[in-house]
Amino acid sequence: MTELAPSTRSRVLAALRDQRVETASWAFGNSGTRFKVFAQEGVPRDPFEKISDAATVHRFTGVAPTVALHIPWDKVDDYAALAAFAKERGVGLGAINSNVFQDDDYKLGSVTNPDARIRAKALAHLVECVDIMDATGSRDLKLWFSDGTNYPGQDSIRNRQDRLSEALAAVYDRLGDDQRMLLEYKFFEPAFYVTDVPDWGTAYAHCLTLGDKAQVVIDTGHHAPGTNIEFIVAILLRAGKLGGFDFNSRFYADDDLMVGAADPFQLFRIMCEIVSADVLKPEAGIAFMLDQCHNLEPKIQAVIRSVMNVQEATAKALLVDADALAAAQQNGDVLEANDVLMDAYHTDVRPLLRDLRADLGLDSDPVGAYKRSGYYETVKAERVGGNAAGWGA
Ligand code: PSV
Ligand code: MN
Repeated sequence: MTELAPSTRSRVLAALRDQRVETASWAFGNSGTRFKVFAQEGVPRDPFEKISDAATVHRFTGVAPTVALHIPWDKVDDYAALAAFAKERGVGLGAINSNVFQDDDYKLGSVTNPDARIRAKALAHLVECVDIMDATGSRDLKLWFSDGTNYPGQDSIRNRQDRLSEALAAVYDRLGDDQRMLLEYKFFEPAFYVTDVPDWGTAYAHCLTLGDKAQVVIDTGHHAPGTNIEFIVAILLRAGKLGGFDFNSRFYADDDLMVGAADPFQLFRIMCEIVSADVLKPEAGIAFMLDQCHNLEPKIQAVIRSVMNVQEATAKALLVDADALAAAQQNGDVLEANDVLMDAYHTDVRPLLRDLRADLGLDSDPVGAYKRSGYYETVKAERVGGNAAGWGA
């Protein structure tokens, strides 16, 4: 890396020191495809053990101090006890993810189901998630609906939107002053013809009607190939409606691979929008969450790698020479403007991140340090018997 100016270096290091990435409890459980789940050893058997794994990620990265929960996968009797357990291990509980997609009743939809009884059941679950947020102190309720139809004519597209908006309004009214709802969109799967919240525009329209406490969450895997995600980021930021990200990578559909693995350049471009709008800092209220599954690779290690991938993309985005870029843009110098961006992208930021970790009192090699720590061998020996957590448990 060419020598950075001291002022650039300290600015970038300060921003990276304050950066926060939220891990997902389900990333530590067994997962797979509809064809096969290959079980791994040492997998957590309950939410407490998932939190221990998340705390381990934070211990070696220093920037992942919260973990998101998924209800009912992480249902416990006493959420205050779960929060206290997390705190003891040096992490906090983050977003509460609702789940209205894994019950037989939801075959034709949850909050958009034509059957009022099923809609009421789904709404009761969403309200229960807000009750849980009260107990855990979580700020964000993440809503993703698998609702949709498979065949033209199966149900009225407009009526389903009415039912959706009715349910969202009821949940919105239940939110406390410091709580938000983050509405997630996904263009298909499991519904194949119409998905009721398929894109950012639909999510945005509902959030706009609801009010300030409703924002859109961008799951990077939930787009058609070639979608310009940084454009969506820019538009939502401009409207004050970007609540956060579910980071992951996709090659084909919603692959849930490690963020930054499939397309590190895309992640860089997304982080450039974040940095240029000055909303990287936690006070800006954008939640940078991981939503991934580690089907083949060792899970804790993969989550550590994912956090590092986000840090690398962010460091590169922070290195964009904003003045030079603005000047080139103003001058209409297409290639110079592109060069400024590519210069930052091509910078090897790994030495800088090693320095960051040294500043934070961490090992400069988080994955190596984790492997040497013996954590995995310990949990592998301890977590024998019981039911390994898995997608849906
Ligand atoms: C849906 O595909 C999704 O991205 C939502 O965020 C869910 O809650 C999550 O995946 C569960 O894996
Ligand atoms: Mn998601």
